[in-house]
Amino acid sequence: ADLDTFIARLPKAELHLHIEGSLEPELMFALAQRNGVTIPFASVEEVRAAYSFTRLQDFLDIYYAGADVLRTARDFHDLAAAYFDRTAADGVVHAEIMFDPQTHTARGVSFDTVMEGLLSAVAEAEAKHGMTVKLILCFLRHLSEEEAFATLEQARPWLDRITAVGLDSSELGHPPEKFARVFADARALGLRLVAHAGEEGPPEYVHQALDLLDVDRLDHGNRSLEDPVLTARLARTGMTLTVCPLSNLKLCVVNDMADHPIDHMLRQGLRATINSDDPAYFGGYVADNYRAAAAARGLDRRDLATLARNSFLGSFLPDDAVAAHL
Ligand code: ES4
Ligand code: ZN
Repeated sequence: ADLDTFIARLPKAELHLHIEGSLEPELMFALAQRNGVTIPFASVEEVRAAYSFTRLQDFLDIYYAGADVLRTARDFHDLAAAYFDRTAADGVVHAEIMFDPQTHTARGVSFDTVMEGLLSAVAEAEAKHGMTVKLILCFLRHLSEEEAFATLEQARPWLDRITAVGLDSSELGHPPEKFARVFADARALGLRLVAHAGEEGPPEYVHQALDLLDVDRLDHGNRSLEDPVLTARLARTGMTLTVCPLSNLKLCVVNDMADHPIDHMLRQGLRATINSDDPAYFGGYVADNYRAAAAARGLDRRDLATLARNSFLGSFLPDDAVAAHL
């Protein structure tokens, strides 16, 4: 088989996916119509044309605007069901998906509505595709510590169906230390911990995610490579990095895919994985990200198999389930 087929057939886990970032323009229009919501675009083409970003914040402004069409449990179900169908076709057999409850509760959509819709789609996908799914509740780091604590409180009735908490949104100016106490409480509640760090933020933010949040996994982590001591520490401790090549290109974390450090990460012994982040906004799902990275950096089948293996090793599946995927 050719490399594209090899990638599509390679069983993979996706560990870095914002479900709101899987909202395709076609579904955005359909939900706007169904809910009688006005969106600032006249056509699907106009939406896609607006997806040109020079930094993280440009993207976030459009991403939060798009999420406004999500109102009912059925909307969240349809959003997630579309993602599971699409990603199953890419050879994803396990997905750990992030959601941003504060984006919705701020608009009067209840935490419970979000959970009901997502969980019904999860149950359907597990039956239909034989995949496994875990949920990661993300706190928006541009909001306050107090608001994060309130969100954790709303999550309490659902904690047996939430695997981890994460930290996303505008990184610069909102270092991990702002959420150290929230993460300590989440840990005490039995949750696993992840955080975006070193996407736009400096290596110091990665240090904070490790030392002050005690994360189990790092989302992005690209800028760790600027600090050789930090890089060696990440390699030595087997920390998983959830790298997102097409996201990095679209948000100008790298200027060209030819400059992407994914192969350097592997050669330095980092447990790097490949993920799609916000596939509807960044131009591809997980197999597209493997293909783009492979083409730009000359990854061979062995590298691609290592990346897929890393995705299971870095997952929150129990050891026996990880072993069954290796
Ligand atoms: C995100 Cl790429 C990225 N970075 C930070 N926060 C996010 N939320 C959704 N996508
Ligand atoms: Zn992300």
